[in-house]
Amino acid sequence: MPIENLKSLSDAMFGIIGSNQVFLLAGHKRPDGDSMGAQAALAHILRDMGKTIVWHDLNACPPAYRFLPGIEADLARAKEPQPKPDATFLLDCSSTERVAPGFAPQGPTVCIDHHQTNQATTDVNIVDPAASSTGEMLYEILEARGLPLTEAVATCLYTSILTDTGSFRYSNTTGRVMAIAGRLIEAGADPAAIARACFENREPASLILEGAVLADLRYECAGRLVWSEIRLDRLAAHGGEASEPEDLVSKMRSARGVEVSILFKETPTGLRVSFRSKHVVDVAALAGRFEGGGHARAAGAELTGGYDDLRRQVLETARAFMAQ
Ligand SMILES: [Mn+2]
Repeated sequence: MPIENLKSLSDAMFGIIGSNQVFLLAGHKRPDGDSMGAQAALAHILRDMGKTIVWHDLNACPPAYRFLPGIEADLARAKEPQPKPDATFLLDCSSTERVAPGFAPQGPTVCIDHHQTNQATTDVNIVDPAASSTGEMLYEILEARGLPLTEAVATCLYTSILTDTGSFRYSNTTGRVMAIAGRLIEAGADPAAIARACFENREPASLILEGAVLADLRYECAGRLVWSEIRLDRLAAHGGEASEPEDLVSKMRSARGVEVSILFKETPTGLRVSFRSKHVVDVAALAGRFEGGGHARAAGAELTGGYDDLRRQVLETARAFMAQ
């Protein structure tokens, strides 16, 4: 792990753990496999140390990740009155503004994240843009600390790494990542069961929506840029939010010759846009033009205003990026 001061950061993190009892867990809004996996893993780690967990927004957990050990029980528990947290963990999240609404950090706050656009101003900020996932970072912290790797923690961390490496296909798939995945499997993570839960448990209507989005692909810039969109009426016609295909924008990048794919999702207040690039274009910088962020190959932004006007602005900026 390239974090030189990992030991002192980890000491500071465990200092906060040692001197507090109730921990608030938060990640970025619209959580993905890494965000959920890392939070669920940390929930087990803290509980195994006798601590209490309060999730900021567990109801936002997508159905695909409810198989993670402990999530269903915590969803049931979240309906009851919650104790007041006295410290906070922010995972896989580059700033407190990217957390779902209503987030109010309590007490000392620790951020563990791998986004290159991280701007967190927490008390302890552990950031490694070279890490494949927040799950990988948690593994390194556990190992350096000599903490046990339970089957539940291994399952959560494997899910983080599997999803954030695009099933071990992206450039963040290092030898170290594969070695860690091997250790997680030895500790009880079941790769086939986790892959089935993450990727083969979709809403049936979601595939029909995906077909409609793919039938509408528009290629530009001599086939190097491709984009499509999910308008609100189309989403409603195919089962609503629960059907929104996860990471369809990555599939859109798969055509030969495509460098950048863009998927626009209309929202009641404007749009969300997801960017992917295959090899060259830094889409985190592109998303940064719209106050978004992410990674060089995967980024996004959320904009407020008229849909058509926003879409036009984003496409114009993207075309200019392609010309650089
Ligand atoms: Mn991540």
